[in-house]
Amino acid sequence: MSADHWWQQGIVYQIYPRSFQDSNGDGIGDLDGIRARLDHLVALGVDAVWISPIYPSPMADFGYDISDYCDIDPRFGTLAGFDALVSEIHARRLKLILDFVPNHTSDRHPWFMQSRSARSDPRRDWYLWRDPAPDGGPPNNWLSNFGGPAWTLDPATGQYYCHSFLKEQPDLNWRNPEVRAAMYEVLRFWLRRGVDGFRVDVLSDLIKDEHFRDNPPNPAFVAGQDPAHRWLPLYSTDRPEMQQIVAELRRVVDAFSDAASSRVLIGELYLPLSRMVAYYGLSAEGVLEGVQLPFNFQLIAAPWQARRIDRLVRDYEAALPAGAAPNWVLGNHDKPRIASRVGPQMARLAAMLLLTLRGTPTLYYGDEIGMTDVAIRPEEVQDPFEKRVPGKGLGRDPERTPMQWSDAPQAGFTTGTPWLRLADDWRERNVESQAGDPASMLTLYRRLIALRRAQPALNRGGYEALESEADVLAYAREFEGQRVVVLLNFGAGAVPLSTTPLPARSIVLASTDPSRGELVQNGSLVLAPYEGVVIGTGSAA
Ligand code: TEU
Ligand code: CA
Repeated sequence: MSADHWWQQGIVYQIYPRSFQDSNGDGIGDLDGIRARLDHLVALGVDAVWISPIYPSPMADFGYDISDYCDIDPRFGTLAGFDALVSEIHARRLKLILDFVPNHTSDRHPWFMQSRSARSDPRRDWYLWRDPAPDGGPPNNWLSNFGGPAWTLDPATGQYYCHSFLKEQPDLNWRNPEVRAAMYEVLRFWLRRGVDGFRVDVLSDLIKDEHFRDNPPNPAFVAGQDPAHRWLPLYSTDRPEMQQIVAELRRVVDAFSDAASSRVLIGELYLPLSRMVAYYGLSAEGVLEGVQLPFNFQLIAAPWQARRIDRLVRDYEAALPAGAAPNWVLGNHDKPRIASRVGPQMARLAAMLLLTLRGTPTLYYGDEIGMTDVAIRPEEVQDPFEKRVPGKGLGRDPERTPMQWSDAPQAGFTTGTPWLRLADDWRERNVESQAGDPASMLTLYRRLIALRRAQPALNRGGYEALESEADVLAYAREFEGQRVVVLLNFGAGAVPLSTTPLPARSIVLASTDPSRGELVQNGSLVLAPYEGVVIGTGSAA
């Protein structure tokens, strides 16, 4: 396998733009804010920035409802400001990945306004319109991911339109060739402006069953959980026709790739392993024609135990088609933060896991300083998902709070009032306070990233699962004869390692425990509770 592409060797950093840095005091993060904070990304050592949607939007779903695919929302900046950001990002040898939202537009997008204007409108077929059921209700039983039916009646024309998310986010009809052509032009618009790739929103859902059949019951559904899971999304997700679309998207993007700059597609897919790897698009000839990185979200749902994670990594490695690039994710703007899911000590272990597994890591802003979920008072809720399905812990505001930069007012995020409250701990937990602290989470992230960069075994090497004892996860990474062993103690007890073979003349290259020295005595070592170490023969980072 050639591992020459930046998106294989690099690290992706996700910015939720509303929450990263405000530059004009309106309490909302923006592009000039991101521009002002690029040095943080350089100091951290990441390679690419993925920015969640920045296009004109009524903000019903905070930018995932787009009313113009080829402009910048005035709250975030201007096209000229965007171009300036692209040059500054590239000047720092970073890559820029935009969010592409092809499943749905805003209901304020001119395409939808035309489509809904009349049954005879030329754009009628750009969206999914169906007659009511005989009883006047929705055409089938499909549910919106954000609560309620996936169908809303348009009284003026007497038909329902389909929306997998909010009614303000009507689903496009990807069976219509004009829709495809228009959306591919959107990709070209940004590729011409120098964008290095796209994270593709809900990639699996673009094509729906042509007969709009009812989804079957989900036997695992338990009353009280997310109501959208009542049915198995058999006819609304991951249809066979998706593979052709994925290949088309890839060809559009590949046309802009050359030896100097390869462009990447990252697919957002919440699918079982065997279906997720299908989006690499392995052809009969053995060529990978799909997205280069189908997001691997398995660590987000995983029980935090060594044996379970060991199995999950082995299964993933085994399921990858030949030549496929693996990737790993601990969190994003839709899921509870890692530090809240596993606690502050295990979050350090999680950082080591993310940055030493084989595959492109994606890091969610704020996780590098151990930011936690923030409880949002009911009257302060912003997320439409929480508003529509309240009180079930599904809301996404807790993981979207402003980045904590310093102990200046509002953590340095804004001079105004932040759109969402800050975490209570911002005076202590911030980039400035952690930058000089050898024991901080930020220092750990910087060291692990630097080590990954310095050790080809870590960013290019193969993955070898090792047997180990107790609640320890052990694996080796090896490249051109250079071998690194990673040992992660998920348990609350100290573990004297006796069986895991360490490389000859071993030293500790990194530990989650800041007090650990380099020395490995007599080829053996005692792991502290929740300690992770990287063992090798080079010099420590
Ligand atoms: O998320 C798609 C998705 O699957 C979410 O519904 C997710 O399951 C949910 O947030 C529960 O965690 C993408 C975006 O990442 C999300 O922010 C958007 O709201 C959504 O698409 C619609 O565009
Ligand atoms: Ca602003």
